[in-house]
Amino acid sequence: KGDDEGDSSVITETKPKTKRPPLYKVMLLNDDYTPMEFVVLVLERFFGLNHAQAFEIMLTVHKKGLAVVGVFSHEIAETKVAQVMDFARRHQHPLQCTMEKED
Ligand code: TYC
Repeated sequence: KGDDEGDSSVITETKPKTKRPPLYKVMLLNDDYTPMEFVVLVLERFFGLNHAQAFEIMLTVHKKGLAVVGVFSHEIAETKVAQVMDFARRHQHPLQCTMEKED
């Protein structure tokens, strides 16, 4: 009997799959108008960074155009983006914050 007759020759291995939720990078984008101190305040207030860390990341965004400021679950990332966008809008600054799925 050939291998194609009957399922006794078909072995299906199942790898135990542990589901990890995808993570999302939250990024700040540079612009020409938002004051540096405001960006530092945003990073301290919404991302729990100390002043030195916040200043460093602000400078990275200023020089490189954007930077990842944190990695979170989808729900937390959405909340961070909404908080930053709302805070910037209320202060009439054009600061942009976005999220992107991590590879
Ligand atoms: N480029 C801004 C300035 O010179 C500062 C800035 C930094 C703006 C980071 C946005 O995400 C930003 N005032």
